[in-house]
Amino acid sequence: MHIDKHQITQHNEQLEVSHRRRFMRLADELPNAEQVIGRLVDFEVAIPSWALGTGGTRFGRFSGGGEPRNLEEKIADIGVLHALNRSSGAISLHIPWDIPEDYAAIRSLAQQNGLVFDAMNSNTFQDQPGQTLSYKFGSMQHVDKAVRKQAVEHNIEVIKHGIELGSKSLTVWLADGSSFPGQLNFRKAFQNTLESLQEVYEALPGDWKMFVEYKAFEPNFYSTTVGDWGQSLLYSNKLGDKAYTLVDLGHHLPNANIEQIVALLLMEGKLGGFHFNDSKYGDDDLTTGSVKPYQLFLIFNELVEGMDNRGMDHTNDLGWMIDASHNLKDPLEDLLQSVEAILIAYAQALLVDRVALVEAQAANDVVRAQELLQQAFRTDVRPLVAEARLRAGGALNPLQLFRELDVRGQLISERGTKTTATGL
Ligand code: LRH
Ligand code: MN
Ligand code: MN
Repeated sequence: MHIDKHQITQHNEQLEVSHRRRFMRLADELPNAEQVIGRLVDFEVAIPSWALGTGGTRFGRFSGGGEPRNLEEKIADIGVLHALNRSSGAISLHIPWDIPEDYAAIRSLAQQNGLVFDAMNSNTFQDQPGQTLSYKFGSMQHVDKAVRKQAVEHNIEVIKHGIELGSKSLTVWLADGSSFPGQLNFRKAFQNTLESLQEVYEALPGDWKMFVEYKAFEPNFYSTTVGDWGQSLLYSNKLGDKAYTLVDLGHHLPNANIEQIVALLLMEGKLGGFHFNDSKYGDDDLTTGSVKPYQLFLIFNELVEGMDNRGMDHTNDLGWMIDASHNLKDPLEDLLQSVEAILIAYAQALLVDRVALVEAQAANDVVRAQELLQQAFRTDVRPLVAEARLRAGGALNPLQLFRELDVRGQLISERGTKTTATGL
């Protein structure tokens, strides 16, 4: 399955007149439309290799057909997304769900699809066939040094795969923790984990980053050894300059103020990046922006404020990734929606009148501050996002074109109906 330029041009020609009308009206009202478009054109968010198949819940999995059966097909699927939206030119791999064998061939396939390799993810939360020791009671925290060593070696292996593919970062998410009081000595678990992470950190190439991803609960339900941003920040501060905290939006306790966490991590120079998704209850991994779009906007508002103040580069200084997948939608349509939601939130955040906001804050003018944020949030920026995509060579309406071209139908005829992509 491949989308070629003339299919995109044809689609854009059909929508161009009405798009131009809406775009001109909006651009006319905004002081910085061109600046916003420039930022959107440069923005990329990585697609997780594990989100391309229909996700499961622990109760069931309902395959939608045409799912990628190997890494090559996963790259092809992300190539389709990127051809449509020109904003998802990166793939994040999960080892051993993805097994890169012929590095040169994988690299060249990615290149043909305009993709680079974003963060590599390790997996010490499942036992793999043939594995010597079990992670049932944790991996890097384990009471048995031999289990910790096995987890460290796996992570070093992941780094090696990443080096071959041109990745520059490793994301470590640990399921380690306990489900019952008394099961674990918290301090020993922390210290064992720190020591193990230090060994992995030592193996990182000089230009790599390590992202320490936290999560409050699940699969453990009493304590998690990297359970919140405080613990993650402790680890990354102790590890060194190459270690950062990664914020997965679904990994917080209910009502956590994620935007405040983001602001403070940025202030400390320790924000590594994101796993974007949305949730109502827990780590639901729903489509980004589907439940709490205002929260997403507020997060981007802090990012724009904090990154601009620090002179950070919006494209390269953070790892932007999606971590969403579930069992109802076509996974590719779902990802197109997530990318769109991220771009919308980013564009809205770029519209906030920062000078006026600073003035309102200094004057304790709470009403004005809220008005300024909501003025930006309630602006329909979709024509700006579409214009950015048009200029970058993408489709004005990626989802519409995806359906018009019957991409899923073609994938099913290529790959069959009984496909199960590797992943959760
Ligand atoms: C854990 C998590 C982590 C994993 C992914 C599959 O809940 O968010 O990022 O690597 O899911
Ligand atoms: Mn995640
Ligand atoms: Mn998660």
